[in-house]
Amino acid sequence: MRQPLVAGNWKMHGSRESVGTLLGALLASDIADTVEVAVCPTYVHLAQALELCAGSAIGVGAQDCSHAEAGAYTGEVAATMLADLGCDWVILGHSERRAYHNESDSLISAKLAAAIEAGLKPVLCVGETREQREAGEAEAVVAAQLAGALDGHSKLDGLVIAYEPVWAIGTGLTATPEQAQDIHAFIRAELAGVTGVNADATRLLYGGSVKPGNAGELFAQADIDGALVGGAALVAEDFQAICNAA
Ligand code: G2H
Repeated sequence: MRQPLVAGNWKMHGSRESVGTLLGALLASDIADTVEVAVCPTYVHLAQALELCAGSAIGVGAQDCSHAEAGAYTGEVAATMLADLGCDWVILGHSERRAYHNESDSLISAKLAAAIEAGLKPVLCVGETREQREAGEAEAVVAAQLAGALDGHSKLDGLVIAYEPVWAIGTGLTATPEQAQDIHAFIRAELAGVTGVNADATRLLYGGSVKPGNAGELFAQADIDGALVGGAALVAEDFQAICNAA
């Protein structure tokens, strides 16, 4: 059995005040202990989130890390620094980083290696654009992203994959449960061919406009093991409801 996981990707939102308020509400809320929960604030809010979540069941992660261990990389943060701070998780290869920062599969692969080496649990994001889906290329795109990021690694236990169709991110559009299930099943089949991955034990999250109103039907699908939640993760009662639907 795969334990459901719901992770909040807070993207570039928040202030010390709002982080305190949001985490205060989440920590006081009733979230079932059957679901694993994580929040991923900006780098500058990580220490505050870690302090507030210490001793609780809510894990904390970053939204990215550097591929490098240390050195002259202005503005970057090393995976070892995140681990040293106490982070559990790191999101890698989010489509916004692929689109706005030109992240390639080979760079994401190097970040994955750094994260694993540092002891962080990676959430690797994959997903196709609307044009690619309409051209019938969704599976080929996702397969290439998986191979590009995962090939050549030997220690991939605990890896989490988030399937986030780019056309459904922050748009209010959501893949139908059937569309999402089809590609999740495809991803699991692809993972079965990757050295170092136990495909049946790997948690596959869906991401893209997940809300309390659609979470239940997504989580009811056989190969959807939770969600990476953006906008709705910034509203405590919505995030709690999504967690409790998992
Ligand atoms: C997809 C998701 C979280 P949202 O990026 O990673 O964001 O739920 O706002 O579509």
